[in-house]
Amino acid sequence: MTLYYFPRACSLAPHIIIEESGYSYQRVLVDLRTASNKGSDYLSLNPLGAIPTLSVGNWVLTETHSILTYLGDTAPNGPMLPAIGSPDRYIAHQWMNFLSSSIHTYIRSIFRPSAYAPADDLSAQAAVRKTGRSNLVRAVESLESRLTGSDWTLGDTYSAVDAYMFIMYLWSDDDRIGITLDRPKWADVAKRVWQRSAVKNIVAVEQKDRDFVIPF
Ligand SMILES: N[C@@H](CCC(=O)N[C@@H](CS)C(=O)NCC(=O)O)C(=O)O
Repeated sequence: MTLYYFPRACSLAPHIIIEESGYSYQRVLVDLRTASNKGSDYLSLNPLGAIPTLSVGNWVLTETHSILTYLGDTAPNGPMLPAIGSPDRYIAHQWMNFLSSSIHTYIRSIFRPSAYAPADDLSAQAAVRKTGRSNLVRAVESLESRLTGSDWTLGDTYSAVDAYMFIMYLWSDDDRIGITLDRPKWADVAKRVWQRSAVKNIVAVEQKDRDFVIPF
């Protein structure tokens, strides 16, 4: 099993969960700074040129949400997602889809407005950033109102969702966000994730190739 990742990217969530899963695996850094993700080797694996990608033998899985679902369901150390049929299972998908389709995309529009507006149109890019910030404020209000204040996102049990919450929290703390976000319950979950030894190990691995700060 091989995980393709870049430090402090959304791939940090599956990187944490694969480490905690008990799977034996390899990691391959795909350097977004040198556009390795656009090279033919990587594109043959993931035609979108995005990370993360998980390869399992000759089988390939992309998208953070689906990779977390696979790892969470099949982890040799025991499942890190609720069982099929339990209400929490679908709440877990609700969270992962929300992080992927809302929080991630709003933050991307702030970090990289050129993904949404022509790179040479600075006023269009400023407008994308502005809309991204107002979308993000609303999304964080919703996220915060749905967290219950329990130890973990789904309640009393740590799950793959928490690792995803962790990396999105790190992004939400980036200076480029440029606004103050009120999210004490989200911060508590992220701090608790950071206390896990596997998380500290994986962050240390990633920091060897790209320096980044953990704000706790
Ligand atoms: N929908 C994908 C998005 C993946 C994604 O945007 N990955 C970013 C890093 S966090 C990336 O590979 N960016 C490089 C690029 O798109 O060129 C997911 O949730 O996994």
